[in-house]
Amino acid sequence: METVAVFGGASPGFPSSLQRRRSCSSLPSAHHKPNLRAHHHHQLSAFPSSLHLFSYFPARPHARTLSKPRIFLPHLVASLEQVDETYIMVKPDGVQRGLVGEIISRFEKKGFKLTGLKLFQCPQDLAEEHYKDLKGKSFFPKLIDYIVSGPVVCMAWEGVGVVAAARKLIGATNPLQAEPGTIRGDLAVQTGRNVVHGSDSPENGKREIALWFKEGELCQWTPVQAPWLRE
Ligand code: IDP
Ligand code: MG
Repeated sequence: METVAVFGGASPGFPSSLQRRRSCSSLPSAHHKPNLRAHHHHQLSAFPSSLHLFSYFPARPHARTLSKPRIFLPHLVASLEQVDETYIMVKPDGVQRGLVGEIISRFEKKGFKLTGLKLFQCPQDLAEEHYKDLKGKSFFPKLIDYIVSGPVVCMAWEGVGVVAAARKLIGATNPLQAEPGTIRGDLAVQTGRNVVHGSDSPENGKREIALWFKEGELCQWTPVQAPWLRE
């Protein structure tokens, strides 16, 4: 999506994030007088001027022959990074213990984008399909009973590196081994009641979102804070 926006925007060559910044009234504009621009640039260091993107830097400034101009496009490189999706679920113990808001806020505050959210009573066959890789484990029947024992909160989150980052925010499977500061490290004590699920790979993120959400339940949107989260 970002890639399309970068190349398909109204002024080709400028990353979409820069175009968005320019349309914001509180941000520096090309129409400002030079002294004002300098002032704004100083105030809003999170928004470096786009001019440097096309600046000319001779490799050897004192050489007689000029070398080729170097063009550095960090915004473009960042925009080409892969956006992943992950399935996060507050398990029945998290819902019963009143931890829904706390758990959602960890991902929200981190800066990922919520694209799906619902309270849901999981049927047995869906729980079994979700955890099919663990079918041979001795704890499988208890795990399924646990997941269907009450409503869960299903979430789809999106972002660059969201799968691995969400696993870090969640912490180790056994809450006693999970680091303080992680969801399981802060809020749980036992593997069989570890309050939250997170996909373990981008492929499983896609698979699980497709499993838990119907068409039309996901929402594509652009958070207003996007340019404050990624340069
Ligand atoms: P994960 O949730 O950290 O990815 P998995 O190994 O995929 O951990 O296991 C899925 C879920 O199965 C765990 O979150 C936990 O609820 C449950 N589980 C895993 N191992 C055990 C166990 O040894 N006893 C009881 N439940 C377990
Ligand atoms: Mg797992």
